[in-house]
Amino acid sequence: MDVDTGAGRGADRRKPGAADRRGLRAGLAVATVAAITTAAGAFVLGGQAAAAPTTLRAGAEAAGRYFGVAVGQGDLGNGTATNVAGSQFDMVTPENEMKWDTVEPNNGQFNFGPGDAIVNFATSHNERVRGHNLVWHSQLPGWVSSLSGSQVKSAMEAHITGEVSHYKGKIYAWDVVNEPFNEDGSFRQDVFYNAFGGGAQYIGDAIRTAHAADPDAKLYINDYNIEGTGSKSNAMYSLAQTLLAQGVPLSGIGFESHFIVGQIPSSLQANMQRFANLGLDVAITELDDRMPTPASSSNLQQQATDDANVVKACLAIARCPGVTQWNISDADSWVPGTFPGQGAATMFDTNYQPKPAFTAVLNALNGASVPPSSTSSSSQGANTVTVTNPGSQSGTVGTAIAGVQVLASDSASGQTLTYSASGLPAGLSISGGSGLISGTPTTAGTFPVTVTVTDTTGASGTAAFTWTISGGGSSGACHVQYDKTSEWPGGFTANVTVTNTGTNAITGWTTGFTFPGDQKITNAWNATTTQTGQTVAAANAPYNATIAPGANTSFGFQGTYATNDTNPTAFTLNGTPCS
Ligand code: 9MR
Repeated sequence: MDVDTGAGRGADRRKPGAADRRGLRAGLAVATVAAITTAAGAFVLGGQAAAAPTTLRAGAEAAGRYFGVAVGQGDLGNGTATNVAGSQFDMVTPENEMKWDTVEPNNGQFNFGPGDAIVNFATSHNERVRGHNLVWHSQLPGWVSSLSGSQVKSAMEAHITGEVSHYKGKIYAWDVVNEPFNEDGSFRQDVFYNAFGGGAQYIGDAIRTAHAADPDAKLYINDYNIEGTGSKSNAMYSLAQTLLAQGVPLSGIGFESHFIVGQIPSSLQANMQRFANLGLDVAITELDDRMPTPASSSNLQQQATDDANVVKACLAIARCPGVTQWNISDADSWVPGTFPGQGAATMFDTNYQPKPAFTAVLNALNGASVPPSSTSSSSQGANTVTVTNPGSQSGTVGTAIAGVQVLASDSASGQTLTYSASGLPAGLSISGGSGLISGTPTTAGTFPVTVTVTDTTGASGTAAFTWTISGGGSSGACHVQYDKTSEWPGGFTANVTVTNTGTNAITGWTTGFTFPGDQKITNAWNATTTQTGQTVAAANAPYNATIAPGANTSFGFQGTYATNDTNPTAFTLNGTPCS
């Protein structure tokens, strides 16, 4: 298990002379990139054999993902580095150039030059940008820490608004809050935590402020040592649940993934999947895999297996949009400066040549044109954890559930099993130690639940079932308005407004209706739609789950039709008819 990424240690991890070495290597650029055609094989596309992609970005794009890289300003002057960064990747994270100490070194004085240079590099290579980061205890200029509590709040909001507005429309996703947790899962008691009187408070405020400045950017919380299950990951999971329940527009969780060779957590995929089950994106944001240097060939092979497994985990999760490697090559990596005697952590060596890990990752990406075979319900460690599926469950709003006991067993003796659940109906919770689910449901609806059971070695198993909660509460007190906003031969767009006409807040909703015609929804916004024949279920997005009494929320979609585009007239909310 990784113990510490060294985040926050030292201002610059590059060794003296690095720039000189880069200069010498610049002439190798063309030869290096030409050599990156090592992954052999073909895949079948539309019934014809096609050459497999030979770059990470092409492989990722064919699999509907991105492959990103951290680029620092120093890299931009190195032709070899920019050649690899510009050809192999399609997403860029500025390594340091968008951090607070660079962007706002003095109160109210913004400096966007270094960040702009990275954005320009990305744009000119047809690459997108992950913004990193807005609020972090590290690389924070001293003036912030000398402010009073209320001044910290205004300074944080002004910093976020200033930076996000400057880059509005240019950033795919922001790491709004970086590394908020201690290793034991408690919040870091930094200047932001102290100013707001709590972790969820400052994090929720930061995300809302970023959303106001750029409503189209995805908004993430990013941290390390949350890749596998454990206290820190559980703390992040609870935080995500809390923020979503409060209607905070959180889009995703960044799993940094600074790994040690041979120590990828076996629960990585299942752990990321449980966050995805909350309706969040899950991205690998800072992948590297370090080893003692000089690297042995067996460690390089192990790194190839490790990195390919990380990429396969992402490919197996529908809500994992991509993987980012931290630094371009072993020559640029932050690792040797922070962990003396260790390095060789990226997929390109110190001469920018592809390593075994590059080939393994490319092959993993190219295999993605066939459906992923692994699911989160299989065990990934040496042990097998078997979870007995309790089957479909039901309940009623306002009536306590006596208790549903999830049973699990382990192939090894002496293991302590830890239980967690995602997707539970609001009001219910699972005991981490015993697997007993209890509580009183507060909202009607149909909830897909996944229970994950993990043993001491990190091996895990899951059981997925549906929990239907009916009646009660205010969820029947609703009104749904369907407006066709445009129509053309064969196509249409519609806007649907859902109003809570009851007296209790609705937390989590699914609107149901049946098309009278032969409409087919092709894409939706502000809700996730599922269509079976003419029947449609539209479920809330993470940021509009809560509808206060008297309030409304809207979603929309585009669709096609052949002969009949008649509007639906009857609607349900969480299974109960609306007016
Ligand atoms: O790679 C970055 C290095 O150049 C900086 O000196 C360091 C300062 O804390 O930050 C490094 O990047 C970190 C990232 O911003 C957050 N996660 C951990 C990364 C590696 O430490």
